[in-house]
Amino acid sequence: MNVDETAAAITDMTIRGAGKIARAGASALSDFAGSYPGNDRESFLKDLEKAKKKLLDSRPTAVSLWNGVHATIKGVEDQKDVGEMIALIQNNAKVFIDNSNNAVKFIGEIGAKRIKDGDVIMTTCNSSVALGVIKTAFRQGKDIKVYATESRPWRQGIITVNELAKEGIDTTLIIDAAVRSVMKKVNEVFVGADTITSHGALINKIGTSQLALAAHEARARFYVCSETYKFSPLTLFGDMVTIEERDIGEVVKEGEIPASVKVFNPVFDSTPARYIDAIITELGMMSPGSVYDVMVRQLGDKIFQKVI
Ligand code: RUB
Repeated sequence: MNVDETAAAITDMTIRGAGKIARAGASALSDFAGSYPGNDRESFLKDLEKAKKKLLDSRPTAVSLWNGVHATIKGVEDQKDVGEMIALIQNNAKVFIDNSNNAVKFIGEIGAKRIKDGDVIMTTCNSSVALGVIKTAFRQGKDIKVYATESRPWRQGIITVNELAKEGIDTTLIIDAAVRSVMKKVNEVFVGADTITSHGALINKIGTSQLALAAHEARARFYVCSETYKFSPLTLFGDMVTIEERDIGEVVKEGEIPASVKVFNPVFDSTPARYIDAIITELGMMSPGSVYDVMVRQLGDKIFQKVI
């Protein structure tokens, strides 16, 4: 898919989930580079900037897209001609996509060790990484039950229960309002991440913070399954994560409520670090308090030079 098609598919949620949109962004830039018609260096950089902006504007919350796009264009300005820039972008995109897919598998193996035979699990929305953990445990022969929330208004829970049922896992769909009442039966909660801030807060599908609170109250473990490219370097510098608000038509049909009634449709919410037992990443399990150190180690101290 080209950049325009990819951006449109991300906005209309044909491509959704933080990992998938990051890989799609990288792949679209690889397509942009591979099909670039000219060979003028400055024009290439200008057009690349437009392509980057188009992708970044397609959905605002998941930093995975920002990191995927920046990892793909990293070093491009150091190349001497368009041919080298194209080769670099294509290689960067491939490395990012391969690493991302490998991370999902590895997180599955690490996280599955936290699931015991007979456990009851809850998940929300549709996270490929969280489901990777659950499926891995099941494939290891563990007898598990999963409760999946519907996740109104998009009902990504329907995708989740279809995936789990196809695997043969004992799966129950619950409405979002049933979370607290069901939580007493649950041993562990596994959720994905759109963004993790430098102070260890999780930004994920709206309602995730309710799961975390209910898990805390019921003493169920709350695990976040996340590749480290969902850690946000922007939050190191004080930027707030933009919480996407989507069209009210996703919540109510036209004419269903009086025009005077306002509808608020935020798509993600923030779960404070204190409700998170561990973040399961491709670099191992870590506490939310380690996110800052991991980010700085990955980015290098130089990122602070412009500030200090
Ligand atoms: C999806 C969502 C997922 C994360 C992680 O929201 O909140 O939990 O994106 O997904 P939406 P993954 O459906 O609005 O994109 O683990 O697949 O990267």
